[in-house]
Amino acid sequence: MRIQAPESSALGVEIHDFDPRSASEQEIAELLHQVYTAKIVVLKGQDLDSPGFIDLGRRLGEIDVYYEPMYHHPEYREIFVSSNVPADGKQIGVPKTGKFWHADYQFMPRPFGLTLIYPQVIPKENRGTYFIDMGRAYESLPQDLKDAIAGTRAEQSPRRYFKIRPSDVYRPVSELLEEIERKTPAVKHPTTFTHPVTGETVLYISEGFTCALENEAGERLDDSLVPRLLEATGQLDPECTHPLTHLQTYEEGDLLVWDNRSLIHRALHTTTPEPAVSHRVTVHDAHPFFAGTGA
Ligand code: 7UC
Ligand code: FE
Repeated sequence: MRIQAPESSALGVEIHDFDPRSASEQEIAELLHQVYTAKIVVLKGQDLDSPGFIDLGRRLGEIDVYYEPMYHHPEYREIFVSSNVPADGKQIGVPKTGKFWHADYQFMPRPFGLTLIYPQVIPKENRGTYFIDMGRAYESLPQDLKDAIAGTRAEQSPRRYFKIRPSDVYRPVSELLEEIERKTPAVKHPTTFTHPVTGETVLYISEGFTCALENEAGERLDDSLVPRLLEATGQLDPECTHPLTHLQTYEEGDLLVWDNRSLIHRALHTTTPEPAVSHRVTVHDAHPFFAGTGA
């Protein structure tokens, strides 16, 4: 395997000549080291079928199957499908997923450390993923904001971005809202945590999922705090041009592995009527998500 760092200070490295089917333990360990330090690894020139993609996930840890079956690949439930391409007139997976700032499974009690994305059909225009490194974002916060969030917790919920399923048509909205609260009640995670591998302080909030902050005594903090943090970290910029924002685009054969502790992301979906299909596998690595909390 050959590691190629970017020319600028942009996030990520490329790894060439890496074959997941024959990778040694040492190569897998090197891949993981690159994910934690560079945050995004682009494995170039990949040619895996779905079982091969799942096998790569298994080499990196324990696969977490997405909780909503609507997203599952029809043959391989380990694969989450983002697609606007029907097969035999049937919708496969879900179109236009993740079009808002978030970390995957941030609203779950036990989020996973690694996200793998393997684009299958890449439109020519406007398809990619925006990223913000929330370790760098934390560093850039003014001291008063760092002080205001020290020792606090953040409430995270998927309720605002939950996607209506075909089976929800004609259901009362109140019933659906109740179901979301029952199946995925809001969780409280530390607003900042120490990355278990790199030791960085990560600011763990997003525009998509973070609802409110509370102090150690469980008292709700001033409601202006979340929007101030979102603003300072570039998440309220509709054009995604904030200096902390990085746009990753895809070419055929790219397979991305990223650090889902450090990074938040937001999908850029094509506005043209072109087909777009992406497969995702998500993995719990060998480390607790939040150092010291056992989660
Ligand atoms: O449809 C979507 O945008 C999925 C999103 C609500 N969840 C992705 C995740 O893994 O947290
Ligand atoms: Fe996502």
